[in-house]
Amino acid sequence: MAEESHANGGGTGRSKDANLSSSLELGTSLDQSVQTRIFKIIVIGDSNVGKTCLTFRFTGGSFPGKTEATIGVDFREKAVEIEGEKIKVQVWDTAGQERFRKSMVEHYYRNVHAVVFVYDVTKMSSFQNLKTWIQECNGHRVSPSVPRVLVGNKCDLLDQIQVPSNVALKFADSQNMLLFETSAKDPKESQNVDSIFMCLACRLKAQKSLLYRDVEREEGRLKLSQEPNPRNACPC
Ligand SMILES: Nc1nc2c(ncn2[C@@H]2O[C@H](COP(=O)(O)OP(=O)(O)OP(=O)(O)O)[C@@H](O)[C@H]2O)c(=O)[nH]1
Ligand SMILES: [Mg+2]
Repeated sequence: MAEESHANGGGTGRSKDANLSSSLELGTSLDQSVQTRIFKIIVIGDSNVGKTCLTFRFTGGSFPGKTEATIGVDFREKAVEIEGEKIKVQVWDTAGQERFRKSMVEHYYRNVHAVVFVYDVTKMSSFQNLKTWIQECNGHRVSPSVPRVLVGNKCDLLDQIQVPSNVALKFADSQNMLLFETSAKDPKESQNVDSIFMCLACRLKAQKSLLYRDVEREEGRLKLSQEPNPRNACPC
């Protein structure tokens, strides 16, 4: 039902940055011709928290047997359908290691539509470092209206949990974010992983529908083409 594509935009050199920009421009122009909207969602957090595995679970439907530290960014796309509209969810799986991300940070945040902050429930330091990740995001002029969610990954490791749910929930509330506790590894959690991205996509669709309505009003057109549906199938 859903299509997946994957490209590596990684690297710290200038030539790779240039490749990334041009491939994105191409993607945009091609997609405009078939009028498919693209929602850019970035996945941020410490190295080793499972960002690559989560994005792989959503776009590819499985847990990767082996992962290497991400260099720069890997971006994957999944075509989804929300209320009859085909949308491309473009997930930017970013590098957690500073040395693999520093020349890419501007690319991550440019024109971002939503942000997923990930920590590892078995590693307290990855939870404590969220403040730094949020600061970085805010420092790149990401609008407060850009939806953000918090994801505690590796919940399958029940006997190693260091970050209690109530502590994570309190933090998420203080940051006005939804909290998802899940596991990229446990196949029983795959629906929950999908919900992270689908929830954001639904919110973005709703936001953009409102935007279109305003535009159409301004232009004096007759009818809103995409009324927000109160009974929409948003997983959150
Ligand atoms: N038990 C368990 N292990 C996981 C889970 N998700 C990821 N891992 C493991 O955690 C390690 C790191 O996963 P990655 O997805 O590569 O981590 P990352 O956040 O992308 O790391 P960087 O690319 O360096 O930023 C790998 O050994 C994964 O197999 C999970 O849900 N449960
Ligand atoms: Mg990675």
